[in-house]
Amino acid sequence: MRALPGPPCEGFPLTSSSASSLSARPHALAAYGWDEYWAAEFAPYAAEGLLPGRVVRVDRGQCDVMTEDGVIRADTAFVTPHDPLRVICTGDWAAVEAAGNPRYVKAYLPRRTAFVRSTSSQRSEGQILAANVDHAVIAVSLAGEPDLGRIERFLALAWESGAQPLVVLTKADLVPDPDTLAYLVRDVETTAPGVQVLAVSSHTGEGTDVLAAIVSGGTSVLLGTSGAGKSTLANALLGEDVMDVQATREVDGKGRHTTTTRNLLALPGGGVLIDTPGLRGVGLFDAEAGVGQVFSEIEDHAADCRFHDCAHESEPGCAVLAAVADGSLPERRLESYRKLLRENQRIVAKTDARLRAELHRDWRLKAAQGRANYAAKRGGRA
Ligand SMILES: Nc1nc2c(ncn2[C@@H]2O[C@H](COP(=O)(O)OP(=O)(O)OP(=O)(O)O)[C@@H](O)[C@H]2O)c(=O)[nH]1
Ligand SMILES: [Mg+2]
Ligand SMILES: [Zn+2]
Repeated sequence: MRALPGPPCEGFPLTSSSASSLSARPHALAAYGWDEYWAAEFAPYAAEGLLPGRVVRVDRGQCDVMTEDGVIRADTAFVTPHDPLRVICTGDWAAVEAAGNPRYVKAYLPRRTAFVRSTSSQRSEGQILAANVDHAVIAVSLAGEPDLGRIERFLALAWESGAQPLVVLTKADLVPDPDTLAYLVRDVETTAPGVQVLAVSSHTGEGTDVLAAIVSGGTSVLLGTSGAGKSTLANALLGEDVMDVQATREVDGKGRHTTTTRNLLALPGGGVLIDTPGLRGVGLFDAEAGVGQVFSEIEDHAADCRFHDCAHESEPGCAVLAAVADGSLPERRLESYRKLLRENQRIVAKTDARLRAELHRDWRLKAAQGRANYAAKRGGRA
């Protein structure tokens, strides 16, 4: 099997001869998601005298790493390779030098999951937005009518990342009529099979307790357009004003971005939250499986088409077109599905084939292997 994207410093000498004295120690990092799995993965680096830590912020050649000794500012020269998907990212587990000025991050552990989009530049390159995320929280403001197409796009990337998506409709206080609110939630639910849709208000506190319970386990990332209310929600979940919020703004999604770096925060009720800068657009990046999951009801219908290779255009016996005809499948959904599949094919065709082959990982598969290896090792010791 091909190498999966992981620590880019293969040249760094590793020995596994010495005992991993650190593996029992770093419980100070438990609030940041450190567990036996990561301890086992980190053992060879611990043997080299490197410190484990979680990247809480990356900023121009440097990053802040939360270690058991507190936050260390470290240089990222060793973990900033040419391939943007291998650049160290908020949420990564880093191996940091124990001393030195500057201190260097020498490696990071293979990611369990990674949220990737393609950048809007002509060269379709992938960009990692967050690593090792369990819940991808897509924040959509109720200040305007929710853009269903954009939600579907975020969801495709979220499914593809290996994280469980969740849609949070923010600023619910701006929709005081309960019937209208229920209608909006249902409308978004039809675009998000298998995904929980939750209306919340950081101002009134509505729904935030349910969200707090969901994000109290694992690592969650807040994603969405600028002004969606991500940082306000982060502050509500933290119970204090950690993230800056612009007091007033006229239109969501426009103007200056308030948050400019991705920040990882430990929540008081457990769990870890990553707040991100608003995204104007999210391009798909090799996300065919993710698209399939967003439109799972279409793929269910397609199983009943007469022809195995039905394109759902005009074929006889097409169950997808029949569903559109009888009103059970909104035509908008089918059009959106086609549009995203086409866009994904374009990106895939443009991306370097070698790179894709290498990336044609499945982070979920990787995670499953990691856990299986770990379980086997543990079983061996027991
Ligand atoms: N009415 C209402 N306004 C809110 C709510 N949450 C946030 N806002 C307002 O929405 C604006 C944007 O909030 P932010 O939290 O900065 O949005 P953001 O998504 O973090 O924006 P970026 O950092 O630019 O990506 C601010 O003026 C907030 O006061 C809410 O629950 N209700
Ligand atoms: Mg913000
Ligand atoms: Zn068909």
